[in-house]
Amino acid sequence: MVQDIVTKFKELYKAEPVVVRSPGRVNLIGEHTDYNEGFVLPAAVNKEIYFALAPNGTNSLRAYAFDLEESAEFDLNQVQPSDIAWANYLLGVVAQLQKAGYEVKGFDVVFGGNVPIGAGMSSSAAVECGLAYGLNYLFAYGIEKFKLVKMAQKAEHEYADVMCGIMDQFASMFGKHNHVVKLDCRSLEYQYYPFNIADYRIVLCDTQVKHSLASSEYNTRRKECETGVAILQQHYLQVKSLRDVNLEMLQRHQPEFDPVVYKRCKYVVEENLRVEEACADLERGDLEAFGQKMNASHQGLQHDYEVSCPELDFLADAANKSGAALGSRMMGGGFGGCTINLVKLEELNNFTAQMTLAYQQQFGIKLKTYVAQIVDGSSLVPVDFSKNS
Ligand code: GAF
Repeated sequence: MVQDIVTKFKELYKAEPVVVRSPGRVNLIGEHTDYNEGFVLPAAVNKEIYFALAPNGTNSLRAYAFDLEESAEFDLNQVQPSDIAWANYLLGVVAQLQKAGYEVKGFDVVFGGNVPIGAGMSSSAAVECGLAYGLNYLFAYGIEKFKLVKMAQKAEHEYADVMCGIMDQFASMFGKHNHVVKLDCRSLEYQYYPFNIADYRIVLCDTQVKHSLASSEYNTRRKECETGVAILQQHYLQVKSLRDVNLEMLQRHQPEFDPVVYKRCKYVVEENLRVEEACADLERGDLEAFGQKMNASHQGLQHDYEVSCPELDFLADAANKSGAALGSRMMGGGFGGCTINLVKLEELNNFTAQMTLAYQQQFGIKLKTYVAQIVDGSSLVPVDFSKNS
């Protein structure tokens, strides 16, 4: 893949590029908690986007989306959202750099990879982070990684209209080989936990569906959480977000809540607790207990946060019934995408065969499964140019 992208770059732009790798992510537990200043437990995985890029001596961004076989050109003196969806992830990053006072000179870029789109594995964050990382290197801005993460998140807000939290961009940039990272989305303090689960595998079951509700409902959930916070702020000065709320506070003021808003807030408070407990499970090496937290997370996402869908619920349920998975839950924003499953290595083939058959029978869709390996976050890729024509 890297060589193909470099070859394409040289063919199109006649220069030797810098190459950057930027991974997608999984999230073991802690869903819809990031924008509530809570905890998440993601990891960067071996589904990645590669970028080849070089300055071009003009004032234009010339880009080629390798997987779509589409190109586009933009004047860097007038950066604004485009009608070309994929280009917005690039333009959004450029706009953030410009806003922060960095000069973005003309450059060429070819990018592509194998992060499944719409599968809840953060292909968009991988694109944003990869370009931010690449331009930082190319133009020697010296921007530290935290700032790049925040710029990538803002790019998503302003150029993709999704008011995402910080988890995806953080995981893509800060991932560590064979570790999950517990991130405190308020302070951005983080801790790596070894995830050497020799007898188990992280298996993603991709529903292949993405219901159109996804981004509108995402923004609605954010607002519902803010409504809950506003109610509690009338009683508790210390409440800045759902992070500052416990179940007792919620229960005491339940009559003041719309029932739907109450369910949303309860889920977030419980999910934050689950992340803390799941990390303790990891420290004790108790993967069975960890798996049960994943199952409980799915229940909350299905019934209280209501961001699941029949396909995800079916897969989570089938995984539990298979006896091969310690835990299974929907992953990411929801309304489609993947479930994440902790599967016994010796049962791996049985599990994927069983799940594929069951899903085909129920929905008539061929399930895609991925065994995820945990890798480092965004990095430069050494390229041997002698291999290219
Ligand atoms: C999407 C968002 F981009 C993340 O910030 C996070 O909120 C996630 O949904 C749900 O946990 O991936």
